[in-house]
Amino acid sequence: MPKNFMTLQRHIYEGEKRHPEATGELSSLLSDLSLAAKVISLEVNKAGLVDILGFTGDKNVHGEKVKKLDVFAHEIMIKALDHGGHFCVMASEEEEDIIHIPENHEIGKYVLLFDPLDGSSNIDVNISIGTIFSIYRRVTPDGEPGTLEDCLQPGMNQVAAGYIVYGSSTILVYTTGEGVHGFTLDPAFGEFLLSHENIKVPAKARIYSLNEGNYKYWLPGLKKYIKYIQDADNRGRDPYSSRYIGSMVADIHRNLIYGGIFIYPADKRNPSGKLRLMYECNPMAFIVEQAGGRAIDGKRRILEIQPESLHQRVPIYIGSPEAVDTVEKFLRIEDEISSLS
Ligand code: AHM
Ligand code: MG
Repeated sequence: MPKNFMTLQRHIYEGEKRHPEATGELSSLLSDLSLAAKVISLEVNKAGLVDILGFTGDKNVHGEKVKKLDVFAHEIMIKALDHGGHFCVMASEEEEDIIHIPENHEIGKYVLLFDPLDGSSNIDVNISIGTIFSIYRRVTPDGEPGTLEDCLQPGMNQVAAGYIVYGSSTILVYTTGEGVHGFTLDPAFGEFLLSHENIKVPAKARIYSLNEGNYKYWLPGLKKYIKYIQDADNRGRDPYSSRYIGSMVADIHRNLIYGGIFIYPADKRNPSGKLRLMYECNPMAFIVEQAGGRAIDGKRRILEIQPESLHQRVPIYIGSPEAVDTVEKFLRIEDEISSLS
């Protein structure tokens, strides 16, 4: 038997056992989530076969309507998770409003926010994409349907968060606030097996990831920071390598393992950046902080931002702690200079 034959289910269950007050509910809902991940993973792997197998137009061989993968993933998440009795309300990047638990289903005490398939521009070109999830305890009274108020909580209230990256293999990474653990899907068994125990992000970064095509819109502090990390100096500091996939999950996953900084900044065109606080930034910030990293919007810790709306965007600078400290200094100095002028 392989040394680390630890399934995701067993890992979650053993984590809960360390807390005598735990009800086992978190184990159960994470297990429902992993089922959704397996179904989405299977569909993502078939994506390139759509034309070959004759799934042309918008019908498949069964005469059923072919769904776009991101819509498919959104619907699978809801189907897998709305009937377990764990959640009182959900919200998805793919849907404008909150998603209610259907009548006649049990209403639970947790709240689920998710981005069903992030990195949409990479879906059709066989490049890694991912699912991101974020779980909170409800703040409104138990037994009632959940509300927007349950969803609009600061990220530091998360009780669990995770992502699934559909890459050269499918990997699920999660945290419940006790470290970050990664599981690789064994396609033969259909089980997620522990492959990355207690992930810690290297303190120093070797990689930077951002869309450099937006250079002309960047603010001066960011331009100077990027120039700084590209420059080799005489004190033995090598320039960083540039790696940008354009899928936040895959970019952050790589940086988590190798050490790096991922940036989607505020710029002259988009002062709030592009990425969504509730579905992308908060869960990734929780994971990266649990791995010993940092995540800021330029000035504030991402997890301390009080959300105002479901789909709000925030700039993000996330990754190895020393790299985030440095970019923060560059941005602060630039702010100070501009306040003097
Ligand atoms: P999406 O939610 O439409 O997929 O957009 C989010 C993605 C992130 O995964 C990625 O980091 C970013 O958009 C890339 O944006 P850009 O193409 O502007 O570099
Ligand atoms: Mg997204």
